[in-house]
Amino acid sequence: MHDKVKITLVSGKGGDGAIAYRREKSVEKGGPYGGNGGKGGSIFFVADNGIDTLANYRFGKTFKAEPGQNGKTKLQYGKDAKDIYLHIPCGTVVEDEQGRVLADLIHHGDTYLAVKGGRGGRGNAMFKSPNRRTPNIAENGMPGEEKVFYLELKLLADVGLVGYPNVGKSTYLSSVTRAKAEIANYEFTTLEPQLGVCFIDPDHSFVIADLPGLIDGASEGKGLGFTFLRHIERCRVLLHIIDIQRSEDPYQDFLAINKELFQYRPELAKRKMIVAINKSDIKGSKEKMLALKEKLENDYEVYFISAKEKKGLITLNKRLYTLVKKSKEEEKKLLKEEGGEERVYTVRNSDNGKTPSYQVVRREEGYFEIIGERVVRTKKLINLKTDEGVDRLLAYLDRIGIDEKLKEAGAKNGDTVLLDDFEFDYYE
Ligand SMILES: Nc1nc2c(ncn2[C@@H]2O[C@H](COP(=O)(O)OP(=O)(O)OP(=O)(O)O)[C@@H](O)[C@H]2O)c(=O)[nH]1
Ligand SMILES: [Mg+2]
Repeated sequence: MHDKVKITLVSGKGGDGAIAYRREKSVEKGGPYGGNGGKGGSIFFVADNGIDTLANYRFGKTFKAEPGQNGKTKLQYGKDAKDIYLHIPCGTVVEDEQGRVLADLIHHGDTYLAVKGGRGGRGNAMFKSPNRRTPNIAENGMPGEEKVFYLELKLLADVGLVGYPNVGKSTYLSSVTRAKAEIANYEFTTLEPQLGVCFIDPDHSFVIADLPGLIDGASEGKGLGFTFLRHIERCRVLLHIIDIQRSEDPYQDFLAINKELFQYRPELAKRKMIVAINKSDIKGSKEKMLALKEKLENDYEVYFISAKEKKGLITLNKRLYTLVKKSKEEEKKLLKEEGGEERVYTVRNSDNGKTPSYQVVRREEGYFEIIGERVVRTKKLINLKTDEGVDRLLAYLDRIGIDEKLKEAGAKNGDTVLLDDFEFDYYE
């Protein structure tokens, strides 16, 4: 099961704006005629319930979007490049290279803009003004971005079944949902997680995940459990199933499984867990069951069930439903408090118009550098091959108060200032 992949995405550069002039027989130099460049292609992730695995994205693949077309003469716009939509399974978590969660694409159609295509540069026709009739200036398209992402597919279930192998987890799933789980009297019957929907009544249901059995050392990778422990993280409620007949000391069994869970993820200790003591139909286990319940009931709600004979299941399921509902409501409340009803993932908007924050750093005697994402971005937008482009950049720097900043940093007449790959001299 390949449920975590690394993927590199590169968005397209914006097309350059064109510098062109209209030529007419009678006019020596006509008006500006250069069109804008097209937008570079962006890449999105889209959750799609028709897709089950991340198999398409294995082997560290790179996906590249096309650049936008350059603007052309006769005011022709360059074409925008096509955006790319990468379809991934519902329940995929998108992380950045440092492992920070960027988006959790749960529902069909959830979309995340991963890398944004560069904006097209403006052609010289856009720079026409009363005192600049033949502007010799155009913008370059913005560069695309290149980023590494990790995609991880996690199961989405409300209730996760945990317990040793052979305790009856799959039997329970089969009894309360329409899922057809494999059931057999040996360990590790279940090799892959399986989901089922449990209906309390026709309008109310919750999703159960049957997971492979855990064994001692699962958190260090023993047995099958380790691969699947991460699915447990997303379940709202854990149903811990104990086989009353499995061993002499079922209480020890219970503690051992919890130890594995909490060793893997200490936060799981805070997750709501209730206990079902299974195989209650087996004759002569009554006393053992009562003794076990007594040990557990201070800390946990305990239910006696027979998954096979469908005893005690309705009460248990109703309770599970209530707990799931409560957890969903709490989550909603939390999201509201954080502001915003739903989680919407977009790239941060730039604070258009405001003076960008930047720094002037003294690199060595007589040599300073301007550092700041937005300032560098603006610089990249300007075609510096023309004098007018250079003027425009210097006017921009003037506007954001560069002289003051340079002075503060100790710059003297004739010192060199670097911005990205552009150098100029400072004079008061
Ligand atoms: N008597 C009795 N047997 C049960 C009950 N529930 C399950 N069993 C039996 O226990 C055995 C294991 O059941 P499974 O449902 O496959 O157990 P599991 O926990 O899914 O096991 P793994 O997939 O290996 O982790 C099967 O032989 C079941 O018939 C029960 O309530 N009573
Ligand atoms: Mg099973």
